Amino acid sequence: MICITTRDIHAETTTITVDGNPNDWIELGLNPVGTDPPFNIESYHDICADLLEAWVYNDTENLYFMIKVRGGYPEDWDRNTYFISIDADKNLETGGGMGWEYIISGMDGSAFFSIWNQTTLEFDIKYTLEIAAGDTGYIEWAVPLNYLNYTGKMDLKFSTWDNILKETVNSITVKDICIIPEISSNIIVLALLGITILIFLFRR
Ligand SMILES: [Ca+2]
Ligand SMILES: [Ca+2]
Ligand SMILES: [Ca+2]
Repeated sequence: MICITTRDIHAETTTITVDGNPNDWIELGLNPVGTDPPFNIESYHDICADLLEAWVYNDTENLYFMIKVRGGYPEDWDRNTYFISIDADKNLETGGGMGWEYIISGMDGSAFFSIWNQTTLEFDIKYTLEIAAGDTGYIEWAVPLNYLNYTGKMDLKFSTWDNILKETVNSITVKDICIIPEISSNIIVLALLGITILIFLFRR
């Protein structure tokens, strides 16, 4: 099971800057949660359809995603949409597509958060998201945790989509991602201090 937690990190709020630079992830000691081989695309596909790495992380505010593709922004950027599909209840029978409750998309500097609508049987675009791509092929997203309703563990599929041919090119599936929003260490210290004061007052 892959668990992502800020338990050991004394961050007050946000820990990742959405700027297309992976150094913040590396400084946190994180690694990709999944990889895909390089050069496994057809010659007619755009170079940036070649998915290489999938990353995911959360802090108290956001769920973050990062992918690495071959090529860099802006020279090799062309005709792809990048998707992260979320099965938030690990149930293939609920949601759309392969059981997805949410779809995060990114294309040409715009990103959207879509929610499955059980009445219309379509994904409704609900929010725009923060996204940034870097010149070394990294693309980052931030999704506020309160956009999501999850049961604890989620299955994710990261994929690259050819907008012209309308087909998935590469994908990485990651199972059992769990979000653990942590209370900051300062709040814990304050709570312990409060309890100590109360005990002291009641003993008098
Ligand atoms: Ca960054
Ligand atoms: Ca690939
Ligand atoms: Ca589902």
